[in-house]
Amino acid sequence: MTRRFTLIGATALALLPMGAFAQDKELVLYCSVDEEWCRAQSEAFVRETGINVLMTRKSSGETFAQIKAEEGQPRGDVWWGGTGDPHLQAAQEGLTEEYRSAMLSELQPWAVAQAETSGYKTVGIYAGALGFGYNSTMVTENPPACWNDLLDARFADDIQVANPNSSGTSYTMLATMVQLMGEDEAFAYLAKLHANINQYTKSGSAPIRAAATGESAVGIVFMHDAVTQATTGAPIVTVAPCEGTGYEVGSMSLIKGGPNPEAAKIWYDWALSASAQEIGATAKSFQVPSNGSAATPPEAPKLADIKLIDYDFAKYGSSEVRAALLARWDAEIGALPK
Ligand code: S7P
Repeated sequence: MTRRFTLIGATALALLPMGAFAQDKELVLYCSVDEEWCRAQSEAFVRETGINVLMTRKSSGETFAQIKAEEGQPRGDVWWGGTGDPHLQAAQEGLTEEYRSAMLSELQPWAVAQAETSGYKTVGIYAGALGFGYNSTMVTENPPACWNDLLDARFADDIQVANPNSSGTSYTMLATMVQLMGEDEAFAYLAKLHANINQYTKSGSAPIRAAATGESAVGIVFMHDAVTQATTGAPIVTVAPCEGTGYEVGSMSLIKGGPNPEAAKIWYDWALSASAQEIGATAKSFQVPSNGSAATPPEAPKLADIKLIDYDFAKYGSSEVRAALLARWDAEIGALPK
């Protein structure tokens, strides 16, 4: 299998002394946030430690599948970013290592809860709420405010969302609907919504990029991903659905048996620091950071103002429930004709 790593090397960058203490000179990073943030984060780590980063960016579900496929012969050291559910599944399936970072004491309770749920095999690094965004030059009347509004026939073939097998964003939507409505009602909703879906994308944030360019009227995404488009000047309005919505605890895990365990722990501790968590906003990623001393970007949707469900991370991040919901989605939604 060919792999497309981006090498972010120390040779072109100034080295600071911290790297001198690491034996590992390289780190293989599986990154599941937006590409721009993956690069900015990797470059900062190289600058601060002198450890080269081989970074590959993939969506959350895809990264989970890759780590599972590499079980016993792991190629990666750290899985950084992406929705928490597949990180919890990886923990349950023994694909990731327990690690109690000294930095845990600096984190918000929801980030520590994620660590506790997994037996310290993953940890929260940011949070963000699910919602949708619409293009205000395409939707000029009766703007959608609720999940139910997205079923309106005027949106036929004009909504995008990702495929929940590859995308953590879309799995968060699936699990959110099940928690809001009950499982059968959620699948009935998704089957109706299918009439309005023009494409199930691989990546979770692709639908809002399509809405930003006018390729599609509505994108179902994390609200912070809609804000990113709006801040770059696209005519995107961000919506927190009126019925309530789910949220993610974006997570980080050490891959069991990875080739560079020392560098992996250096990344892990560093990535939990306030200064490392403030890099996201510089790359136009507006999640809420998990380090209590990190500045929350002013652009970040205010979680306290959003009607959030009490998302059951332990249940919807378990192997049994995630696998069953994805299988049902494939059978009842993915298989529907277009
Ligand atoms: O873009 C940032 C973000 O929304 O991407 C992550 C997401 O899981 C990766 O995309 P996929 O939906 O394609 O898996 C989120 O964790 C993060 O907030």
